[in-house]
Amino acid sequence: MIWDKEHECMSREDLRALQLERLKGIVKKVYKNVPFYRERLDAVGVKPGDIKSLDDLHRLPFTSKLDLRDNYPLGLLSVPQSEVLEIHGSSGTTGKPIIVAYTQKDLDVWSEVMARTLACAGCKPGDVVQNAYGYGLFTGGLGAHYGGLRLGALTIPMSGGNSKRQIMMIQDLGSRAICCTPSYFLSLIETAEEMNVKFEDTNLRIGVFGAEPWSENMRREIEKRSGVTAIDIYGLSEIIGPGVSAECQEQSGLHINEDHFIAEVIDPETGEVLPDGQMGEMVFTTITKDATPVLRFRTRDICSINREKCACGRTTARMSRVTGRTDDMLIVRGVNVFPSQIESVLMAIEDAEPHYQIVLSREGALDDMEVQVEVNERLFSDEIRGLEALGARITEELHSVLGLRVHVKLVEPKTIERSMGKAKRVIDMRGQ
Ligand code: DLL
Repeated sequence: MIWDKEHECMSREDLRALQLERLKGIVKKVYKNVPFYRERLDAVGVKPGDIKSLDDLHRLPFTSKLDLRDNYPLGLLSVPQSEVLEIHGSSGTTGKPIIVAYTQKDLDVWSEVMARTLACAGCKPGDVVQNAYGYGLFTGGLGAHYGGLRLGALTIPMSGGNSKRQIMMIQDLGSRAICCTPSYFLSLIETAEEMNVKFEDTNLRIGVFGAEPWSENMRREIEKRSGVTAIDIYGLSEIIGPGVSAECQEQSGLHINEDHFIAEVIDPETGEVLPDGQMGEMVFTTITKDATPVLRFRTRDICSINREKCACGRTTARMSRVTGRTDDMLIVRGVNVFPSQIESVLMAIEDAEPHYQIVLSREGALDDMEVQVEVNERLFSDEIRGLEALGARITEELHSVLGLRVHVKLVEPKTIERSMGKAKRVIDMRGQ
């Protein structure tokens, strides 16, 4: 089901016309209301009246996470604070969070794009949608909640955690879809196994997974072990939260809600806009955001864009799965390593469980990287030779993919901490 045919199936020409009109409006609005943007635009000599075509977008300055942090908490508001009804934020790794604000108009847009997301994933009005994203400042909980209500689904506000009760609700209320991080769903699969519950015997068919990077191999693992169709959804607080883009049932790229967010992929080093298909850093401009619009926000997320029409009928551009972030990249003994590369290798190995952690430490001047992987019960209780062979195989495969020799430590099942939300894959102790 396509939730909003008018906007999701627009001709490129009409879409570009709509984007231009909205872009003009948003540049005018922030120039008038937000001193930060006025100064930035003045610095590059662009006045709102200079935006005459969509290509003029490239003349606008970038906005970074740091800019938002510097203007904490509400320095970038473009409406009077009395019009703000809700705030959200991302925790960030250090110091103050980033706060973003929503007016009634923003909450309406958010509900719409999340209803589109759920419909894209295969949900219909009347479905039972179990929402296990965390409720709170994190945008996952309320974002999926508003989308469920707008779609007309029975929306269960479970929030993250309490896995046994999650399974009970799936069984008792007949949830057809579950919304959570892919890593939390893996942990739910385990709990279901412990409770002797097979998802195949329940109504659960759709997983609406996002908020953290996950690999194609992880998707296969999840689908194989649970029978659900695992759909990738993407978003970030600074833009609106979840609802920026989502896969349809073709599972072939995430449809961007381009009537609200203009997407560009840039070279993270030079800032130059890259052609479609090329991997780079995703940049979004919000063209309908009311309370906290952002111009050319650098997400640090790495992906590419494809503007071909999708088999599902939607015409919106699709972004590829986000493989990592520019600030995710680990430099280990001079070699660039993305955690997603490690995940892909591990997920393709039968006896390795999909639970892992990367621990970085420093011995003298040399970095050391240890990859801890859980192995299944059978292998762990088996003879030592099996474990040794598996360890050697993982080491070899990681070496050939990363070009780096790392230590592989096989650990007992269920020893790596499970997360209720975003998984913490990397523990970096090099600075300590
Ligand atoms: O994670 C919003 C969200 C909630 C998206 C629920 C999907 C589902 P933040 O906490 O601000 O917002 O974190 C945003 O998470 O820049 C990406 O690095 C990462 N991210 C989000 N979705 C995906 C995904 C929410 N599907 C940051 N694949 C983003 C990979 C993702 N990374």
